[in-house]
Amino acid sequence: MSEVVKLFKTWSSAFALRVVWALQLKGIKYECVLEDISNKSDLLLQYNPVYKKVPVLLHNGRPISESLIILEYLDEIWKQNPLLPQDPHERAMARFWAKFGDEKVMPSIWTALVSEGKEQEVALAEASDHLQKLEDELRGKKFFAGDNIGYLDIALGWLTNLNRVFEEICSFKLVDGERFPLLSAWLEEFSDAPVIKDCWPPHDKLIHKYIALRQAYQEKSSST
Ligand SMILES: N[C@@H](CCC(=O)N[C@@H](CS)C(=O)NCC(=O)O)C(=O)O
Ligand SMILES: *[C@@H]1O[C@H](CO)[C@@H](O)[C@H](O)[C@H]1NC(C)=O
Repeated sequence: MSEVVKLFKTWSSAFALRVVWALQLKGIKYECVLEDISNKSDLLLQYNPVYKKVPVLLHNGRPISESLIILEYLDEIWKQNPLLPQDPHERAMARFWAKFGDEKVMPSIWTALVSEGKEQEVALAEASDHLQKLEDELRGKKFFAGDNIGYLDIALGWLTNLNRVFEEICSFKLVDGERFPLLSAWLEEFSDAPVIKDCWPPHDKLIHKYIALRQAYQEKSSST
């Protein structure tokens, strides 16, 4: 059977990067369609009319949206190098923490990255509480999934990038090695792992993007 897999992404999307990693880890051949978020293609709007976001995976002409859902789909269709655990309880927990990552960790870190002063302090305190929970999840493990990279590692992979951006833009460490030794070790292991390390977006371009986001956010807050 010939499989046609296309991935709609942008150069920087951390959500799309999840799908890239999963495709690479499973050794699935695919084609990239590069989108510009400020000028979305008709195809993207057609394939993801609900959210109009990347990533969208197109498998034999049928679209799937939402990065975590795409990961599950890939895992069901391509059984090699399974991403989710076999055990139902472990599988539920992996999904639980991935959701926590998107709903709690990501917004707090994002706010900490773009804000200043009191707002930044509050966001940082919140982010630290959340990071502590992830630190606890890593006890006795190299990766969140165990010995190898799995679903939750991929779901939390954006942390590696944002942590680096954070250090460069805000001049202090978000994931501090003394406070979060396991998470720090994980960041290193994950970002240097084969497959993962080849896919990072260009660092300088990413820094510029976040500096611009930060300025936009602060201009908006000072005008309200
Ligand atoms: N929950 C979605 C989030 C995807 C998302 O936010 N994508 C951004 C790019 S990083 C996007 O396409 N934004 C376009 C827009 O908001 O108009 C997922 O996991 O796939
Ligand atoms: C938007 O994208 C289309 C092609 O998808 C291109 O022809 C057009 O020039 C782009 N517009 C801008 C403002 O970049």
